[in-house]
Amino acid sequence: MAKPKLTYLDVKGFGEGIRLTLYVGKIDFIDHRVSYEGVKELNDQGKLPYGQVPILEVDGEIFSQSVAILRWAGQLRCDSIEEALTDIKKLFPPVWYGSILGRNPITKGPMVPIPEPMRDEVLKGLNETVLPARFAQLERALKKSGGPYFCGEDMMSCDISFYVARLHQTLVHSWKQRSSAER
Ligand SMILES: N[C@@H](CCC(=O)N[C@@H](CS)C(=O)NCC(=O)O)C(=O)O
Repeated sequence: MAKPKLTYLDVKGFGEGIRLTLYVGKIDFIDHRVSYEGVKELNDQGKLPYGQVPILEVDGEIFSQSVAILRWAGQLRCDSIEEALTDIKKLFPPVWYGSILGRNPITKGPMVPIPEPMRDEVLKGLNETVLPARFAQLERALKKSGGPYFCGEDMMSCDISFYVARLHQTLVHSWKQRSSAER
């Protein structure tokens, strides 16, 4: 098998868990990092099946969807934790992009921008209610496993995904400080 090639942004976003899992698993791969402009170019070239990154190329075939790729890199036992984290991750893009529907898949502009006054309400709801409740569910699952990791004694991809989701939680806190150009 040729070296797998992971294409993703140079940020700790949805693709970060895959990168870390591949590094931790000592799997030799090409860590191809692109800009948002690069994402648009790949999309215009028809190389992104769902218009977004990460994508993984294995033996000439392109695969997308971060959790599917993570499963390939990690372990099926982690599925339920990964899916619970997917529910949490769905909450982040409107905050990152300042728009309800993220970036327009064709033009790449923001879709349905969130008006400034509503942003405080969204942040408060996320930080004070939704995220604490969601992470508490995962902490219960961790306790139930006997630890120190979600699947017991060995660190798996879901543990790394959990760490990355916590990083994203801190990004949500700094949302207000970021300019719209960065989103
Ligand atoms: N469900 C997809 C979502 C991928 C996604 O949201 N990718 C973002 C970066 S984290 C992206 O490509 N943003 C740029 C764009 O939409 O143009 C997955 O998990 O892979």
